[in-house]
Amino acid sequence: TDQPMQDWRNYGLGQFIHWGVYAIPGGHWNGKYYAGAAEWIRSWEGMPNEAYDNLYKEFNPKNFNANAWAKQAKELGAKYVIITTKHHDGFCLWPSEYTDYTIANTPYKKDIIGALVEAYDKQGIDVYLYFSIIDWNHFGYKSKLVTDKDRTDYEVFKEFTRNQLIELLTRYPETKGLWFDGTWDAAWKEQASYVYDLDKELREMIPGLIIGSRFRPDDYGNRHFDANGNMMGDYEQGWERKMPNTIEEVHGNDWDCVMTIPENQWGYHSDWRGHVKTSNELIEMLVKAVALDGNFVLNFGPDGLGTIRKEETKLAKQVGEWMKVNS
Ligand code: JFZ
Repeated sequence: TDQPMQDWRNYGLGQFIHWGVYAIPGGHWNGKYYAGAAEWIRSWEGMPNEAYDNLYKEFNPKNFNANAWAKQAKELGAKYVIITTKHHDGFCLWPSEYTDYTIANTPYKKDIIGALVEAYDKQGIDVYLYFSIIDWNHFGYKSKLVTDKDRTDYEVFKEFTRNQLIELLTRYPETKGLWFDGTWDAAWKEQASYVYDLDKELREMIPGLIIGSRFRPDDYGNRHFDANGNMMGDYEQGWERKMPNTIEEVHGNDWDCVMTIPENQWGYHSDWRGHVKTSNELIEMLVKAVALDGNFVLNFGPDGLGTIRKEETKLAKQVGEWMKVNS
């Protein structure tokens, strides 16, 4: 029997957390507004890479309270949480021994992933780790393998990636699953066979570990099926800020939908523009996801001090009230 996936199917509602040093600039640099997703600000020409790569020296989230976050998630009615351990910028919220670019070298110093895993576990909320295959901070990471040197460097990066994943599952054996991101990256696609080996190795570390389809190389925004039409991964991870409308569209597969509250912001952006979803809209999406046999994952982007913004807190309360009555 596949008990972990049975549990997964019963979640319904999950919480996503995007948190990292991008929360410090909060979508601005030098007084200028960045219209892209706040967690992508390093890629903006309006902000020098060097400035971004030094932000961690200021990362000191004095308001961070893992237990308070977990309690809020419980009140929201979330049955699982997906936490960014490392986004595309490469900054690690755990004290990885494979790079210096981690929480250990910030003024805050303490292991944030460890604190969150413990707090959510205590609330009975299953923990999933988000991990980006893209790492702008590692010399070996290349989006394209053009020269022999690129290939050699990329071998180092693959080993680094493997070490970090093994490290995460070793440090946090409570982990229920992995939510990968960045596999649309062209270089990663070239390494498909390696990815499959890693998959087996990781599953052996935690029996029943759930791995979403995006672990497999894919085309950005496309769905993840092999040549025979079989889904790759334990569930389909392709629904990002969009939802299927009919059961036909999900082909009888398990799937999750990850959703932002504002239009395109995952990490903290101090200036949300455009439409901000209402609790009614979010509840409607949740109901639709569950009706179509999927899970709905609502994103939170805490600020640089570790505070969950009031708009998110309010919505969490409203959805939580509904969950209490109807779930
Ligand atoms: C990725 C990240 O780049 C983004 O910052 C955020 O973390 C989000 C959850 O994931 O963005 C994506 C990934 C996949 C698609 C679109 C945006 N997709 O498959 O359409």
